[in-house]
Amino acid sequence: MEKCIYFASDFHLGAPNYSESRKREARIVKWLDFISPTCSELFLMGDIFDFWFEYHHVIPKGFIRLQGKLAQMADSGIKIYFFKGNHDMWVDDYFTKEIGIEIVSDELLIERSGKKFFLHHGDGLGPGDSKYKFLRKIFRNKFCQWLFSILPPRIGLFVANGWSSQSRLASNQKEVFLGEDKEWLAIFAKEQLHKAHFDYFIFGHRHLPLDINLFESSRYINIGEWINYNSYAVFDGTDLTLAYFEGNP
Ligand SMILES: [Mn+2]
Repeated sequence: MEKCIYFASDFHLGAPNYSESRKREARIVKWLDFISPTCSELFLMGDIFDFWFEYHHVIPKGFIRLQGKLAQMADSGIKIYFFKGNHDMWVDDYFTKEIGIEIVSDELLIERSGKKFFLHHGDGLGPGDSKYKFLRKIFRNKFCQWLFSILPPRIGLFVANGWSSQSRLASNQKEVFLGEDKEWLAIFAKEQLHKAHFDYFIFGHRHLPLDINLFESSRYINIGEWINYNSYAVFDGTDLTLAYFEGNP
């Protein structure tokens, strides 16, 4: 039996509060148990945590069941990738050292069973959103990160959790489809296709599960999020499918 590759993102663990997040974490762990027997590679494509900042000797409390499950999967031989999202780009080497997870900073181009994949969280791509693109440079700046890291965690995490609770997901607004000509990640994917062929563009960030045919045989799949959709993508060596764990709520 050919093993499968799984893609999921935007768990936003921590949001909107502790008890809701714990329920979602339990659902995610259940999903990981469900996929483990058939999983060869797992791509966690950003915003897994609503906020994550890793200090030199300190990590944020919580999310221990997810971390334990990922460690178990990695120990059993499943390769795990963790993409930096706009909410958790401040991962450092903790998950790599502890679990063996590979951290991905920007796009990752892979080929599996003869299919070419363009993978990215999705933030800062395509037209528009210049304010975020500017902030992203600051957030990803080594010196700015160092300045934040010397704040005591009590202050740093207080500021950051306040900031992340303002996100649209925390206020539980569902995203709506803008039409293919206005979906900026579809526009971005089409631009990339002028330069090189990809069979699949897989992004998160949009918080809306999408499966859009681009030119020829190329598709743009958005893997949605786990507050409203429990959505993920699975590649079985032949086909890529957008799926919903325990049904689309
Ligand atoms: Mn997100």
